[in-house]
Amino acid sequence: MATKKKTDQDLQLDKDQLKASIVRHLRSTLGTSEQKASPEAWWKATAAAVNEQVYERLTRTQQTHFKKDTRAIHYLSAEFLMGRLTSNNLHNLSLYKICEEALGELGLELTDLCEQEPDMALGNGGLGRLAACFIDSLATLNYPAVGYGIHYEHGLFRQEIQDGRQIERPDTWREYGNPWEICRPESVQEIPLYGYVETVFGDNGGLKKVWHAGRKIKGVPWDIPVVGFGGHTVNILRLWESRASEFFDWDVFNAGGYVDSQAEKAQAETISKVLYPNDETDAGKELRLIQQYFFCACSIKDIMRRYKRAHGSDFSNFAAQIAIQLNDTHPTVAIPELMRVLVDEEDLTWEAAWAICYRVFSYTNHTLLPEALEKWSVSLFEKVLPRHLEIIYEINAQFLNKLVEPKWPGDDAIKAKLSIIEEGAVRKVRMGNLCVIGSSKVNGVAEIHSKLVKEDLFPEFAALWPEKMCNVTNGVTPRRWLLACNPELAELYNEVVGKEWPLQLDKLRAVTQFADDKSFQQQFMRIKRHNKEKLVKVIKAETGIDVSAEAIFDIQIKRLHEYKRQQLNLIHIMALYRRLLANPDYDMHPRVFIFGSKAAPGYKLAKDIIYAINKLAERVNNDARIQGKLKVVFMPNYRVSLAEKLIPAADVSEQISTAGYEASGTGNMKMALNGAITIGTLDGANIEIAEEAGAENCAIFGLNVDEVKALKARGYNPYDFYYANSELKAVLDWFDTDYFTPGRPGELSSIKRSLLEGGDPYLTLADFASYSDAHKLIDTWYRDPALWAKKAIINSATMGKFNSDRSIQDYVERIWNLKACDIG
Ligand code: BZD
Repeated sequence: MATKKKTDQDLQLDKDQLKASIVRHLRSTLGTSEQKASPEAWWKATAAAVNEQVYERLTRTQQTHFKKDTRAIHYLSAEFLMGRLTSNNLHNLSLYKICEEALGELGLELTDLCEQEPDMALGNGGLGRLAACFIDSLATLNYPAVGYGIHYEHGLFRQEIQDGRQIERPDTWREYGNPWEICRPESVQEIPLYGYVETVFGDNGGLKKVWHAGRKIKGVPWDIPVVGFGGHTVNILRLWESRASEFFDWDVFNAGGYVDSQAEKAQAETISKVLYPNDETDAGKELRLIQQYFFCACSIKDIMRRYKRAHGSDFSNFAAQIAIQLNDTHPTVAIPELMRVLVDEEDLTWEAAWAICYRVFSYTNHTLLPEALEKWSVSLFEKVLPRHLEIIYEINAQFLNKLVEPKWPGDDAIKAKLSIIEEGAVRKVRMGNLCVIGSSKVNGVAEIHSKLVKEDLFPEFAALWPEKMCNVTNGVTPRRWLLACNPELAELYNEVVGKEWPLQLDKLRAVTQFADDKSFQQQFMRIKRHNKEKLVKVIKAETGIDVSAEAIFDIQIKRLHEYKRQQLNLIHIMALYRRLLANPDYDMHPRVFIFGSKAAPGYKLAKDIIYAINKLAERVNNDARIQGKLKVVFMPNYRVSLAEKLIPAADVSEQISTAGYEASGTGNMKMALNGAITIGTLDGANIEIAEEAGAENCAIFGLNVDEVKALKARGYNPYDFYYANSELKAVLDWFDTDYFTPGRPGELSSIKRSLLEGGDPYLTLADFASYSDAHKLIDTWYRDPALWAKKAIINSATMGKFNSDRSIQDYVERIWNLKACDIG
């Protein structure tokens, strides 16, 4: 019997219903009682009550998409940095307030329960968080979309700080179960690996390739519902978990090989066991290639299954129905995999398959760093994915013969550069080149970055296909990054511009008319002050350090990397400390420098920088001579849920990468949206932030992209800056003493070495003086409260462009050609 489709109104709960549902789940789902329940049980009961709402809407969305046979985007990403979902889902279902009240009547605080939730840290940094913001926006804008990724058992390591040093501990986000995920055994896939390729005669007498796999791995899907703001569309994030194909190999067991059958199981489960913690460096390990293939192959099979359910084996509509976005090169192997499925399994001709394939895929580039551009050795490919290597060779041959040779006849140098295969002592597969050749669109993530992708990274590809290259500037979801994390500012904005801003962030621009209004400035700064006071408590609880909310909160939160230049911030703080020691009356407003950052476990210098920050913090924070004017805080275990506490409390946002190296940045957008003033270089999205807010409302410093290139071309010598600036020299020489590591001189010397003997590849010393001047400007501005408030308000009010809904709309118009689907 057909049931009548429920409308949003039918579904909406009131406080008493939600309260009853929570209590019911506490008893019947969690098996406990109001008297005995732990905070964790209350959190899970709340999630279960919310899930009743989520599942109804999920089913309704899926039925509608199926009935309307909608074109959908499939976002393939090795990382989704989701953070916590409880408060986000409550906000998006318009249940936050009533849930707060319902729990209040039960004697509980919603914010405390939310703290029970572990972060879903299935990503390293910006790239993974971008994927999370994008699936939020896709659901919010009612676009049919599926996110595909890996169900890592352990996400990014938990960082502990012991005696100033980073220690990595395993992340155990689902040790005690996670209420937001649903296992879907009915959609399990099986994936081949290893083995060999045989050429046989096909049914039509032609030759056919058959891949005889050496092993098969089971892919088990876990679905995370993705609730759009307003609760109309609920899409899914489908994450694949690896298992042994046969849970228990009885043949091996009976032959006396119990240990082997267990080893096989362990090997299979290893694939989705842990997220690689390397951002921006290519590890090149076999397991990583297998991870990539595993989730891509499972996803392509899943996409095929859904397509065939509606269209059978007629692939003429495939490219019209299916769009696949590759989030960086990590899922590139999906391209040869789709070719393999279409040619070997579905018996399409190569030409027919290729015509579909490149139309389906698009590729987003997130970095220009050479060490981050993925390359796999041909021999590894041959061992793990022998058929895919053949397919890659064929794609390459066709590309070089049909496109490169006619355009650049006889030019072997260009052929060598554009080839998917890099020749040399170790032959390699260049995943970036494969992505560009196998995609219909290639985009960078901010204007300047897309320009550099076109002009410096892939100039010949751009000459071949000028229309292929485009830009989509990144964005962040204003639901998580303002509405949920900064409730007081959100409420003020509701009062001033109405409640539409979480969807139409441009509406905040109306707030600029109050930027000079004394009473509005006071309200705005009172909220900032309150957020800072809340952070003061978190800092005390996490680090034991006392800081005052009176001080300027100056925050740098991002992965630790030389190009992001935490070392520039560090040496500037040391310079300030010297100034204060030399002159206790040195005129500056008290400042707290706050860092949050994880280093890749094998990145020695990055870990040394963390150590130096912590040692500097110990010395500075306990030095009575400077009268509390300077404090340094390193917050351990930086993650999404911590970012949600830091960002609303930021006065100053540190965005200080060497120009040309930070593709976009997204923390820069989040902090400005919450009223922080950017101290930054003209890099990535900083340029567009300064355009929106007005350059006079940011503290821009340092060399720009052209100046960086010119200085490098001239031959940069860091010693020129070292000897020319006595303060800089004194600071660098300090690293060789035991001032910060009493009795252990030289413990911090690696940083000085990297900046002098190491050649300072990221031009830290070249930008030091200009950075120091920009900080003086910040100090002057802050000491004029009306001026500061005005700048902070304008920054927050002009960030409308950086709504991830706008990014998604750009993808839809420039790349995906999707239609929104009314769920009704
Ligand atoms: O992607 C980041 C860039 O560095 C930022 O500038 C940009 O804003 C974001 C989003 O576009 N890149 C990453 O975060 N990269 C990784 O995390 C990563 C992970 C694994 C391997 C290589 C890179």
